Amino acid sequence: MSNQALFERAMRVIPGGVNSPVRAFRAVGGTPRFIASASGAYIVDAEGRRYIDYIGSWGPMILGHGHPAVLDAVTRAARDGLSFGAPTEREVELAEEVIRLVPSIEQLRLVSSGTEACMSALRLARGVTGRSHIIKFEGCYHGHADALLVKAGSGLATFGFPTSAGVPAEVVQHTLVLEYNNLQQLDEAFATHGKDIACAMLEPIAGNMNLVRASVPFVRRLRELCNTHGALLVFDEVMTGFRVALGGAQSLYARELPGFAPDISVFGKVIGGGMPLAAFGASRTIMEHLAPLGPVYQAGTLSGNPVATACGLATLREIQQPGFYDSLAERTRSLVTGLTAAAAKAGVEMVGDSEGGMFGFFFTSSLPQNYAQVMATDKDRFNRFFHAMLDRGVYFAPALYEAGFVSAAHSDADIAATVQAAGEALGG
Ligand code: KE4
Repeated sequence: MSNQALFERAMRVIPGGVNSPVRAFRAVGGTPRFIASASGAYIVDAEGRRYIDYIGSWGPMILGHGHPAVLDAVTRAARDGLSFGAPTEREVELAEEVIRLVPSIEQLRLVSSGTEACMSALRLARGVTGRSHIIKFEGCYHGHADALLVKAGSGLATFGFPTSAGVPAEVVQHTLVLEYNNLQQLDEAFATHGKDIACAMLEPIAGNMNLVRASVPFVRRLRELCNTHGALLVFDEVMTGFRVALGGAQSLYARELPGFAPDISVFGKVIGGGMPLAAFGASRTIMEHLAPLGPVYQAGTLSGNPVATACGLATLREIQQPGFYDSLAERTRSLVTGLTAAAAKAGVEMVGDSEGGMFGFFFTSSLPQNYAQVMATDKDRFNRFFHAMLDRGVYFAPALYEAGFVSAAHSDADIAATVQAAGEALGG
């Protein structure tokens, strides 16, 4: 069945034909590709067409699709049982592994999605501090829990408005939405609301307004203000965790800011290796506020699922191979360098950036520092480029506000083929 026929059939039984909106290609137009199989750096659609995959399931597939060690671990785990609703040794092993790799964490709670992990981290921060206000930043996405589906309020340091129908204004009345990388707004928000702020939640290297880095001064100031006012700093590393570095984005900021650490960290994607698994962690003091020990309730039927933890553990073990991130980062950098060089040769303004296996590019003259600047980039040019590359067998994220991902399975030849296709797409 063709992609189009599948899409029409899907739309009869699934809203928009997809189970997550970005997959519907509405930002770029055209027909989404229904994926039949994947292997290594490649995905194959329902029409048998192969693409070099730079989405990687939106981050999890850092090893590439179908890594033998991962498949073997998942198969063995499945044979032992799909789900028990009881503790297992493997979820202890996974927690121990993450705690070993992320020094700021002493305890970890496993859940099934990044949304669930961010929602739980938010409730934990409010429970620990006894405060209601939270800060998030425009352009950052922390899943679709009600309190986090918020856009900036009308004025500086004013409370946000829902970005979705079905979210009552009361639910977001405590959410302040500030501009990413804006130190003045940080100072104003804490000066006005400091004693009532439970936490600030940040994507340290944002991947939901394409790739935008939080500046070191911004992260330093946010840490300082949280300390001064008794608020918790929550690093949403669902995308950056084990993607930009083995210790996540926080390990990169700790190099620039000695002793830096967030109070609560959220992980997803890579930690599950492509299966439904996410997590949040913090000091023991903070985590012991959670049920069954403490008053903050949080639960899940499939939390710590034995097959998902096998997938995550196998993935975490493979990414600790010597030189894994050096090689991945170098290949990702070469992709971005190649794309921007191809654009320059074609006389097209394009800038790009990468960290570890995560990258972004924009059709503009300088790297955006916040959401407004990202959304001011050339959307039409992006959409034309997206389709020209898709036609040439290269599968980028179908929206200019999404970051891209390279896996360990992407070869130098794949990068070269992508750059070649970009030269044709931009030159044409
Ligand atoms: P999930 O609930 O989709 O597992 O995770 C939510 C989430 C939380 N935090 C960050 C930083 C995230 O990037 C995400 C999810 N990312 C999107 C990609 N932009 C997932 C793709 C989708 O929504 O289909």
